[in-house]
Amino acid sequence: MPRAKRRGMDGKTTVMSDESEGKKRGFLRRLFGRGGEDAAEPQAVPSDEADKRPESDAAEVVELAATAPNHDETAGSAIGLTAEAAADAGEKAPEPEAAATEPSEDKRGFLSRLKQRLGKTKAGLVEKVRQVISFHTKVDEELLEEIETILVQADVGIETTTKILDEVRRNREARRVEDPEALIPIIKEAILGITSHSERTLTLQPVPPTVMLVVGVNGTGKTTTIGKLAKQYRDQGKKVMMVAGDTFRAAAVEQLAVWAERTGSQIVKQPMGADPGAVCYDALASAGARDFDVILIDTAGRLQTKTNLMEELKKISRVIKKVMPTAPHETLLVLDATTGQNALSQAKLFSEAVGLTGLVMTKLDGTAKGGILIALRDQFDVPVLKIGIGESVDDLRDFEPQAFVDALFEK
Ligand SMILES: Nc1nc2c(ncn2[C@@H]2O[C@H](COP(=O)(O)OP(=O)(O)OP(=O)(O)O)[C@@H](O)[C@H]2O)c(=O)[nH]1
Ligand SMILES: [Mg+2]
Repeated sequence: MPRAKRRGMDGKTTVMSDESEGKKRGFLRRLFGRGGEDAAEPQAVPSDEADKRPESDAAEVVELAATAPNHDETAGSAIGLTAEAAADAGEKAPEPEAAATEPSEDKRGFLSRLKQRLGKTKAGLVEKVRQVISFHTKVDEELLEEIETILVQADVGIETTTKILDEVRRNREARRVEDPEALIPIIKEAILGITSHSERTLTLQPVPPTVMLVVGVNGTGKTTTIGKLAKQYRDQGKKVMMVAGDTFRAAAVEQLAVWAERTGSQIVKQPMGADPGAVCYDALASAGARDFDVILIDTAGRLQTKTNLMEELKKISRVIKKVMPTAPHETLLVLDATTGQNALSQAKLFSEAVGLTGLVMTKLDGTAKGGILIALRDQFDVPVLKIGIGESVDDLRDFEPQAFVDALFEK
C-alpha cells in the first residue's frame, strides 16, 4: 500500500534566517535565533517510490467526465452509495437518532467548557503573563520583553507578537499605565483586535446541496471534523452525504463509514485505490446528490510541500466544478494547533493550490501553543470557521474571537 509510507508530519525542517527583521525584534531574535518561531518550514521531501502516483489519473478523470451523461442512471448502485442511501435519495432526512442530545449549554456553560479545554494555552500564555506581572512593581521595558518572550513561546510568533506589543506600548503610554496589573486588559484588547476581522460563520447555501471539500496535512483531524460537522447538520435535520475521497487506505474509508453510521449520514465510497477525483465526480453526479443538504468530501492527508499531491488536490477541485460549477462551496483547511508555526505554511500553500474559504483549527485542547491561532488570524485573511476542542462529537465549535479571548483571560 504505497500511500502508507508517506504518512505522518514530516520532521525535516530547515531553519531560515530572516535578515529583514525590524530593529525592535532584536531582543526576540537574540532570544530565539531566527526570531522565536520554530521555523518549521518543511523541506521538499525527496520523492520515493511511495509517492509515484500513476500519471493516468488525469486521463481517467477526463474520460469519466466525457462519459458523464450515463452516470445519473447508474450512480446509486455502481458507486457504492449504500442501498439505504439509494432508496432514501429524495426522501426527507430521517430523524437524527444519532443526535444524542446534550442539554443545550447556556453562554456561561459554553465559556466554562471553552476555558477548561483551552486550559493548556491559558496556562502557557495568560497565566505566565500574570505570573511575571506579579513579580514586577512597575511597567518597564524588562517586563514588556518578558511578556514578549511568553507570547512567542506560546506560538504567537515573532511578527504577531511584535504587533501586539507595539499596540500594548502605545496604549500603555496613551493611558499612562504604571501598574503592571493594568497591562492585562490592554494585552487582552490587543489580542482581540488581531483575532477579530473577516469573520463569518459556516452557513449552508440557499439552494442545496452545499458541497464542502475538506483538505489538510496528514492526521490534522479532517475525517473527525467531517463526523462532527455531520452531527451538527443532522441535529438540524439536514440530510448529509459523506464522500470517501481518501481512497489510499481501507481504514480511511472505514473510519468515515463509522462516522456516517453514528450520525445517520449516507456515505459514497469506492474500493481502495480508486481515483479520488472519480469518487467525487460519481458522488456528485449520482441521481440523488441534489437531494442532500450537505455533501462533505473527505480527502487524504498530504504535505503542502508535495507538488504531486497538491496537483492531485487541484484536480479533485476541478472535477467537482465540472459536475457542479458552483461547488465546492466551501474548501476547508483543517489545521492541527499542535503543529506550531508550520500551520502558516500549510495555510499559504493549500490556499495557493485550491483557494480556501475557511480554516478549522483542531486539537486546541491538547496544546499550550494555541497562540498559533492568533498568528493565523493576524497573518492570513481566511476566517477560522470552527475550532476543535476535544475528540468527542460535540467538541467542534464556531470560532468566536470574543469568547476565545474571554476564555483565555478569565480567571
Ligand atoms: N484532542 C483532540 N483530538 C482531535 C481533535 N480533532 C481530531 N482529533 C484526533 O486526531 C486524530 C486524527 O484525526 P483524523 O480525523 O483521523 O485526522 P485526518 O486528518 O483525517 O487524518 P488522515 O486522514 O490520516 O490524514 C484522531 O485521533 C482524532 O480523534 C480535537 O479537536 N481534539
Ligand atoms: Mg482522514
